[in-house]
Amino acid sequence: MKRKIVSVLVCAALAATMIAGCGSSSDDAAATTTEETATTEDAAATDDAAATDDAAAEDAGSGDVLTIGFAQVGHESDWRTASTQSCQDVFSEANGYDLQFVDCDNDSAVQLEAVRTFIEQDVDYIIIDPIVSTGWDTVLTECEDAGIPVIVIDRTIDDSDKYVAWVGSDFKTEGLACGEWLKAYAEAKGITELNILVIEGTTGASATIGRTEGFNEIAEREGWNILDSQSGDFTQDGGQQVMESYCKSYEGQFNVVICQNDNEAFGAMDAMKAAGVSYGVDGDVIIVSFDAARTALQYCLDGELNAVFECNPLAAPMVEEIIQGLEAGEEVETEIYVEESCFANEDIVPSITVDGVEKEMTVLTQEIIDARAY
Ligand code: GYE
Repeated sequence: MKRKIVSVLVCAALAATMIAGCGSSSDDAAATTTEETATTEDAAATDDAAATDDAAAEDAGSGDVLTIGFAQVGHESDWRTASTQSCQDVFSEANGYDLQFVDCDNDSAVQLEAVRTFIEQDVDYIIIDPIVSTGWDTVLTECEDAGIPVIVIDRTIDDSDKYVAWVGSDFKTEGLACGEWLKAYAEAKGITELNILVIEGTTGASATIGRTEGFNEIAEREGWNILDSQSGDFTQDGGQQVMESYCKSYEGQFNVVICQNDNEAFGAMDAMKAAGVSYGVDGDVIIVSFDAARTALQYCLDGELNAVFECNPLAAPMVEEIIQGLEAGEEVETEIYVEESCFANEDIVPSITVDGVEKEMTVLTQEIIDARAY
């Protein structure tokens, strides 16, 4: 988990000479190497955003409203709803912003078009949550040519560094955490053979790529049998359809289902119920998900999900800090990883070690769920 800081003055110089944007590539010679951790409180601190909002509100008072274009992935999941809400709360009119929000409905062509429309509108900043990780360099060059800083949130862009900053999660670490927990859980329960079905997220999304890579690394190391791995597109319907077909094709052959987000898990649970397959803490099939929005945590507390690996959707307060920093001509952080927790129903795996770092497995209580921001 790290934060990287680069001087905005260097960025401005680069932009002026049109050599390059303020990319977040690690070989950026201008980057200072200060490393910090963004805590969950940072991410969840919608209240903290109020402090920087004062400055923005003054801008609003003086007529200096900042126009922000946000090309959001879509509305496929509880996680996405929380992400959208967070952005709308932070970049509100009352806080001195004019937010141009586009729901791209999981369509990459619509997302590219949305960014080009923001360029035509000459917005002050563009926020992109990239549906897929490639195909970005041309449009980001257009943003750079127009002099509009781009901030990427959540998923990563892998074929261009023409953006000022990125705020999001370490998806590979999430996948590794899931694998390390499964190993420890199976050992604690005396389960010696794991036959695994994976319901992946959207194909080409960095969240899917990272979670798959991390989990597969542990599966290969442990010699687990992954029977199948198909995309449920991060939706409940997608999860249900994939699981219905798995229940037919692999009847009686599987004892683990890994869902790459909460909503896919809801669909998978419905499909297993309909097929007469028992799952969860008292069932035959171990089922886990990623995201940890409130509904999924409730299922986990109720024993229907064995464990949930958090992905924090509340990036907007940190994006606002970056934008206000740029407005003030200050140094801004160019790469912020949010810190994330792991939750379980049972108290039999107290902690896991991921890439040499010990992570606590939080045993869920109703108090924890009630205190959740989303
Ligand atoms: O896990 C899923 C959403 O990009 C991390 O997208 C995000 C993922 C999240 O649809 O629920």
